[in-house]
Amino acid sequence: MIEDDLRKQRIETPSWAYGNSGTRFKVFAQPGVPRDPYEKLADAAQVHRFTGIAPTVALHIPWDRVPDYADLARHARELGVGIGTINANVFQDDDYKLGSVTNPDPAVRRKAVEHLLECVDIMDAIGSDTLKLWFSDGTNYPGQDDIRARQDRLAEALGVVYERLGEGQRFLLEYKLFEPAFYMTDVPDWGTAYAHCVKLGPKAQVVVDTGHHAPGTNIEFIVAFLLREGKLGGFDFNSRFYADDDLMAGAADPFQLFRIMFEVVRGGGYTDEVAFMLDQSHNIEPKIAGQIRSVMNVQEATAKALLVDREALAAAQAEGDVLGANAVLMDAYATDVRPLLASLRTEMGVDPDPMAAYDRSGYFARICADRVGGAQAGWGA
Ligand code: PSV
Ligand code: MN
Ligand code: MN
Repeated sequence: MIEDDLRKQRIETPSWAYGNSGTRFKVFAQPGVPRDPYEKLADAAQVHRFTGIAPTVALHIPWDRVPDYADLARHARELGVGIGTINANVFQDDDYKLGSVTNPDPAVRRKAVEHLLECVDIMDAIGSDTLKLWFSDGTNYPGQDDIRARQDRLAEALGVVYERLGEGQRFLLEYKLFEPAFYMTDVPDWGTAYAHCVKLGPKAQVVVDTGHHAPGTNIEFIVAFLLREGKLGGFDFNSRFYADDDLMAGAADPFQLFRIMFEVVRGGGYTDEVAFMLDQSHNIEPKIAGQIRSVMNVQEATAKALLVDREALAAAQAEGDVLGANAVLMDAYATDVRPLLASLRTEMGVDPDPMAAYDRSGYFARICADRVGGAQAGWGA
């Protein structure tokens, strides 16, 4: 029963999606945005309320710094959600101009590692089991720094953080092709992330941000490979047309999202072990509704992936039936899963049409009236 699998799905939303964000050219302020992490959680709770499958929220430190993390976790629980991944931030401080953990200056490296260790302290206080590490580190010009020495510094820092992880905790290492570094990035691809994680051990895994690849990259291959090696820790889902666009998941290329989800299902990754997270910025569209739409898009892709007739596919593949095998996959993709999801939602006690139900709820009008002077999401803050 694919419904049983769909009922179990969990998609984590990012706290930074609820605040104001933009491009490097302009941040467009929206009415009603949260003024603090407590209000971000309240908005995230709405996404869970209307989808039924978004029960956790990722935090980004220091964007979501609070005096008492246990209190924030309590607040989340009262809202019916939990705090999930802790995202470190070693990319927004002047000291990190030439890198964080790979910086040539040992004092800057120490500062960056201190922050990463602080994030593990926060995980302890909150009861979070996952730390997400993305490094903006890299160079803009050939010769600017020693590529190999920077790998050594990265390995050293990761080793310190790895040793600090407690029982049941892990970190996910994120890669990104380029930006903000434009010549060389220290963790540019899955191979680099994978190699570091393999050396470290089972508590280090790779996270695939769907927006972090060169155009044309076969992301589902990466997913299949990492799963086979037991090194796929999770996803940062978003859509891209050009680079790291951070648009709504499934908006640019729903077929790619389906192919990725199929490899997850095929590779046995449809478990709690592989975290499905969104990493998006809603620059021009309303934020809570944008998150609801994105969760639904991932859910639809998942339903289609679960619908693939794996036996028929395996038989066609074994016979070398190229067109037959392709047709099995395409049949699933072409299926309209919306009626199935609508009845599943009703059965789960949520509205069959989450977007309309959220609109009707009046929540948006309420926060616009109640909140004045919303916080920045972090970018451009
Ligand atoms: C970097 O582009 C990234 O994808 C990382 O996951 C960061 O933590 C996130 O964006 C912040 O928006
Ligand atoms: Mn990301
Ligand atoms: Mn990104």
